[in-house]
Amino acid sequence: STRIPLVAGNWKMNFDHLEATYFVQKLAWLLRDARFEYKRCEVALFPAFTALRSVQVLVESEKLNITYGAQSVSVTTQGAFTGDVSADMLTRLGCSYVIVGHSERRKYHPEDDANIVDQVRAVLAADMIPILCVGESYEERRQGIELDFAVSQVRDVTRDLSDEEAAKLIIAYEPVWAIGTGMVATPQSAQEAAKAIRDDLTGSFGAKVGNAVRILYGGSVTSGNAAQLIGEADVDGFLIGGASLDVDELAKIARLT
Ligand code: G2H
Repeated sequence: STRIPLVAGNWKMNFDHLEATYFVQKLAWLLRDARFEYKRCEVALFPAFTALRSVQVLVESEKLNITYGAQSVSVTTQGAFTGDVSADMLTRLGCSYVIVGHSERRKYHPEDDANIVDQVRAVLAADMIPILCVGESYEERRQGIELDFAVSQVRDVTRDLSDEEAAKLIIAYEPVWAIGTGMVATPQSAQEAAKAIRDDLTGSFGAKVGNAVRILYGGSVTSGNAAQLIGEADVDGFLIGGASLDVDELAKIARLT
């Protein structure tokens, strides 16, 4: 396919701005190192809000081949919303992406489908790309309805998007039982889910959109399982939590992707 693989490091609530600076400097050095034949994939980092400015300054001043984004966003544009950060504020920090609807946000914050739809719209309106997270819990997997579940999560959020908007999306398939547990999905089941999601997007928006959308796998990705997963036709990269906190490990995954 012509889709450029994406290795996305979701730092979650880790690393202050100084740790982030140190990490990015070392990552840039590792990715330039000839031993790492890094050329094919794109590497994106998702720091906490407090570290975004430091990452921006470093990436811009050193002209690093690294993109970045935020882990969530407000659905409103400005005003009396204490504690929120708007999409425009993120665009001005050079963010390319925003993670939307991560299972931890769905769990610890009141993020339902309606709110997630509004976040997707806010991100697109601010010229960034949403990385929409979906995935079944253990219960749905046990019942054997995991594919329908993930597909309908995507459908519920994308229902009212135009073809042009849908083509910009990135989907992260993250089975909840695989998140931070060390239990990674098999390459076959990651592929099965990615293909089911792509086929459904093709059904809703046409083949051009279905072919364009990058679908990532997330959940306990490491340098030990990345190569096999990326071998699958519809897996276009990774959303990586735990392993993205180790710079050598993240560089290794980038080399394999
Ligand atoms: C899923 C993933 C990153 P981890 O949350 O989004 O985390 O790689 O630690 O399972």
